[in-house]
Amino acid sequence: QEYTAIKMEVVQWSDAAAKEIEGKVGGRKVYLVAATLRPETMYGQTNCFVGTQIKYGVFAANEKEAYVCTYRAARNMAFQGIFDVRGQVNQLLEIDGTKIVGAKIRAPFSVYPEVYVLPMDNVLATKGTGVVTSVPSDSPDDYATLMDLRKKADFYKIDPSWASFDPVPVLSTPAYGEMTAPALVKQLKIQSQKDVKQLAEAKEIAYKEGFYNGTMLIGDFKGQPVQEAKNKVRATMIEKGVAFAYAEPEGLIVSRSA
Ligand code: ZZB
Repeated sequence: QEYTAIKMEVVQWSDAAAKEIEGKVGGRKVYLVAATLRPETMYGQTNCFVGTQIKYGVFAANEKEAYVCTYRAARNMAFQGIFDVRGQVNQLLEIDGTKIVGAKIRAPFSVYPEVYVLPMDNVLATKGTGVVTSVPSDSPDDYATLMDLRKKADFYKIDPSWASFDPVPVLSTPAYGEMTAPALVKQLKIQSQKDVKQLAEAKEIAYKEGFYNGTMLIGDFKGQPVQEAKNKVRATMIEKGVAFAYAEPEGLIVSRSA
C-alpha cells in the first residue's frame, strides 16, 4: 500500500504535551505525520485525528526535524530511507494520544492553514502512521467523528472551537454533489463514529465515486478529473517538501475489505 505521508508542523502544543516534550527534541521542528490515500483532498483538511488509546513516539528524522507517529511506522520509515540513518530508529520520547489532542498544527494545502488535533475512537495502531488527517467533505469517518465531537465536546474533553472548521467542497461527483461524505452519512443513516459497519460501506462508495467520477473544485488542478489530479497534487506536495512517499509492507496491510 503506497501512502502519501503529510507533514503537519506543530505550531503550538497542548499544555500536557508541552510538559512532556520540553527539552527533549533538541531544537528540532516537530511534525505530526498523517498517512493518506487521497492527497487530492488535502485542500479540505479541517483537523487531524489521533487515537486516544494509542501511544505515539517522537522520532528524530534528522538534525532539524522530528516526526510524531507510531513506533511501527517509524520503523518502516527507517527502512525506507526516510530518516538520515537508514534502518535506525531514534525515538526522542513516547507520548499518549490524549496528550496530543488540542495541539495546533499546520495542514499543508488546506484552505485552513492552522487546525487542531482531535480524538477519534477508530484509529488503528496497525495502519499507516496512526495519525489521520481529516477531510470531512470526502471521508465519512471524518465527517461522522467531527459531528460527534461538535455534539459532545465536553464528553470528548475538547474545546468546541477546535472542531469549528466547516467541511470544504473539494471535488464534485455526479451522484453526491460537492459534499460526498455528508451525503453518504445521511443516506446510510449513520448516527456516529460508532456505526462502523455502515461507515465501512460509505467509505467504499466514497472512494469509488470520488476516484472514478470526481472532478476537482479547488487548487491548481481545478476542473480536472480526480484520476488525473491525484498524482499531480501528490507530486506537488512532495516537491514542496510538505509530503513524502510512505509504503506499508506487504502482509501487514489491514485491507479495506478486511
Ligand atoms: C485523508 C482522506 C480523505 C482519507 C478522504 C480518506 C478519504 P484504507 O483505505 O482503509 O487503507 N487512515 C489512515 N490511517 C489510519 C488509521 N491508522 N486508522 C484509521 N484510519 C486511517 O484507509 C486509508 C484512509 O484511512 C486514509 O486516507 C486515512 O484517511 C485513513 F476523503 O486520508 B484518508 C472515502 C475515504 N476518503
